[in-house]
Amino acid sequence: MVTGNHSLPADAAERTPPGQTLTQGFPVLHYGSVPHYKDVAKEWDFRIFGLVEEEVRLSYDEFMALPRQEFKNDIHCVTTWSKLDNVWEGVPAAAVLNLVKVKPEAKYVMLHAEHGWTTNLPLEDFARETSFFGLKHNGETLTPDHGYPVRAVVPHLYFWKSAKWIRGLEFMAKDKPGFWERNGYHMYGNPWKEQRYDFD
Ligand SMILES: Nc1nc2c(c(=O)[nH]1)N[C@H]1C(S)=C(S)[C@@H](COP(=O)(O)O)O[C@H]1N2
Ligand SMILES: [Mo]
Repeated sequence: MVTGNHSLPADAAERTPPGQTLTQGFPVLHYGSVPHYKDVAKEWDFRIFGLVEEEVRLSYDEFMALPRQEFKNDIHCVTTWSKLDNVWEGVPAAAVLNLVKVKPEAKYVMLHAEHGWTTNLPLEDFARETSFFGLKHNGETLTPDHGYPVRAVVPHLYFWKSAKWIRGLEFMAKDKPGFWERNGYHMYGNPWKEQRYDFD
């Protein structure tokens, strides 16, 4: 559903998945508390592990030195809000995937965030050109609420797959439910098919 608003793009309706309503704001949604860092360069690191030839640990400075590019996308939250035309600065998923030799049996990834929060998705979805590690949104460094210092962004799936405060990437042979998926959310979460909950 799209309610009348002249600041919307002409193709807003066809870009809005079924059952979604557009918002101009940027709602904050998560389980648990927002992490705050006193010295982010010392407290934050990024681990790549699971089915890889050799695990990699990136320091904050090493992660920040990875190549960045601009991304533009629409995001769709399972709680029915969508937000069009987000502009991000981020590290393409491929730039991180290329840092390891992934074993051939790896077919899924688990995104690991602060406080043990997780979400799962197929490796081929995470490896898409549209998936990335977001650092800035609409020109501003991510706020703590929206995932500072780094969040995943996988815009073709419902936004709960876009882990805020991401700290690691685990390669797996089989699909395994993450935090919301264990609590009834869909294992895949395609917004165009309304894969909201596991019984959908
Ligand atoms: N670490 C973490 N990431 C998370 C969540 C969470 O609870 N913890 N919630 C997800 C959900 S359900 C949504 S809709 C989006 C919301 O992102 P936003 O608060 O930036 O809008 O973050 C996702 N990423
Ligand atoms: Mo969500």
